[in-house]
Amino acid sequence: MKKIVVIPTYNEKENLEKIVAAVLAVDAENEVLVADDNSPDGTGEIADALAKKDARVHVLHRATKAGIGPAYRDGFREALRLGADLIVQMDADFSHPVDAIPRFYELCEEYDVILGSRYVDGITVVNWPMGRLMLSYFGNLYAKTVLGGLPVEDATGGFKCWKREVLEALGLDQVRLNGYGFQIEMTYRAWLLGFRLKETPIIFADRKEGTSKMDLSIAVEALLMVWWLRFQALRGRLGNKPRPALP
Ligand SMILES: Nc1nc2c(ncn2[C@@H]2O[C@H](COP(=O)(O)OP(=O)(O)OP(=O)(O)O)[C@@H](O)[C@H]2O)c(=O)[nH]1
Ligand SMILES: [Mg+2]
Repeated sequence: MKKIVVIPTYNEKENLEKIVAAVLAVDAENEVLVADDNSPDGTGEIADALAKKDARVHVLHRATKAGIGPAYRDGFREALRLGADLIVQMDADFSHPVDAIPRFYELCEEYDVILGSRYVDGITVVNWPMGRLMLSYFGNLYAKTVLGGLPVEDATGGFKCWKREVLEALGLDQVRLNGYGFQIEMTYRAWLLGFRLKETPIIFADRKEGTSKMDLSIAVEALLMVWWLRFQALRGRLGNKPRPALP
């Protein structure tokens, strides 16, 4: 089994070396692909130095900052090209606990997509301001409802594991949304195509080092764009079979 953990980065110089070491330590078969958007703080050069020292580290340099959606789409294509069977996506900032990765792989024996979830075992978020937690929690309830009962409590989470076949079937070229919308779109497409999804609880911690790239416009975009996703699905435009029209 070839296992590649894709980590998008933009200005993560404080975190990169440590997160790569942690990912490599948690499973002897893990490889890492850093997808850097030409970070002004030199994260890309740090990634190159790590790759030079260790053949398990790969780097994808993208020309400009374009958000997490395009970085992941390119990163996933590169992971597939490198021959990955299992592809994990995670943030560089230690919000996602690396110890969950072996559990993701075990669950892949029975399921096709594993989602690290903040909302399946109560609310497992540490150190977030109440306002941000509310936005995330209620945003998820809203997305799930608009999307016709998408069976996932945490659709905006960014810590997941994909079987190769799923990423091949999804049609990465057709994935349109960015930010939280990207996370929702990927999971929604996988569900519409009939893949087996499984959420597993993770304890999500706010970043300690580096700076946030999240802002309110990313959240607002996602809130609006879930309607677009629903209508695309009704028209059979997400690789799925068209559903009967709304009553
Ligand atoms: N390649 C690339 N990576 C990005 C971009 N924006 C964010 N990232 C990375 O995506 C991951 C998630 O971004 P964060 O800034 O942590 O976003 P967040 O988790 O919603 O917010 P905070 O944890 O509060 O910072 C991190 O590893 C970022 O470095 C981008 O435009 N391009
Ligand atoms: Mg973060």
